[in-house]
Amino acid sequence: MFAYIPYEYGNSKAVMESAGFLLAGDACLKVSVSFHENNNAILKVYEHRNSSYSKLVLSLSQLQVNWRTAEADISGYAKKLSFIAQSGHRTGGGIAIDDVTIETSRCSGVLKVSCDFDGGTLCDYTQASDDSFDWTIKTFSLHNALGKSSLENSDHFIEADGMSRTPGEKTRVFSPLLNSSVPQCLSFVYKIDGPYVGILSVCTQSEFDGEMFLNCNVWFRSTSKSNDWTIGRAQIPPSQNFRIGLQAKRGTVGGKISVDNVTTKFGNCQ
Ligand SMILES: [Ca+2]
Ligand SMILES: [Ca+2]
Repeated sequence: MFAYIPYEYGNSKAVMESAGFLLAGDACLKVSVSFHENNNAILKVYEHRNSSYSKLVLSLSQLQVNWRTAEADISGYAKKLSFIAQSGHRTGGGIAIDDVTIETSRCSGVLKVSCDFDGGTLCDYTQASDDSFDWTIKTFSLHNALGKSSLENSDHFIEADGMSRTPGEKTRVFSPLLNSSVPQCLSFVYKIDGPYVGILSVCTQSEFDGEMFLNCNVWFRSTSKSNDWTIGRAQIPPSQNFRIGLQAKRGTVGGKISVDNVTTKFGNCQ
C-alpha cells in the first residue's frame, strides 16, 4: 500500500482505517514502512477505543527509503486502528506500508535496535548528553563501500571522529527502552582507523533503585581487521527496562571509529 503525495496536495493527509477487532489484552502492532522522496511526510497510527477516544501509538517521520519494521504497543481496549499519511508542506514522494500484524503480547522494543542509518537517520537511537561529543552521520563514498558486500546498498553510517578530541573523551548513542526475557545477539559492522585510535564498546544501561548503571564491557574492541569494516557480534543478556548503547572512546591517536548495519535477533550469537 502506497500513499502517494501528488504535486497539488501539500498539507493534506490520507487515512486508512482497519476493520474492527477485539483484543484479550495488550498487544503489539508491527508494520513495515518505507518513505520515498519526502522528508516532511509523517506516518501516524492511532488506536480507537470508542467513538470519542483515540490515542496516537506510532509516529514516524524519518526519510528512509529502505523498508523498516516499526512496532507500537496497542492497549487491550483498542477496537480499531487508523493509519494516517500526512504530506507536510512538501509535495511529491510518499509513504509505503506493508505486512501489518497485531501480536497478542506487548512489544519487545527489540525492533527499535536495528538501524542501517540509511537516509541519514539515527532511527530510534538518541545521542547521550552526559558524554563529551556526538556520533555523526556520514555519507558513504563509493570508494569505501566497494568490495564490502554487507555494505553494498549502504548510503550512510555513523562515525565518532576523535581527531579534534583529547584521549579518553567518549561519545554514546542509546536505543529506546527495551524489555527482553531472552538473550539477543546484536550484530553490526565497524571500522577503527588504526591502532590506538580508540575503543568501540557495546554498553547496556539500566535503572535500578532510581540510579542509572552503565556497563560498557558487554563487547569492546580497539582494532578492526586490516583497519577496515569488520563484523562485530555482542551477546546481550535478557533484562528489563534497559537501553543498548554504542560508545566510542578516543585513544592516544586521533582517528575515526565507524559503525553501520546494526541488527539484532533473539538467541545466542553464533
Ligand atoms: Ca553526545
Ligand atoms: Ca548504512
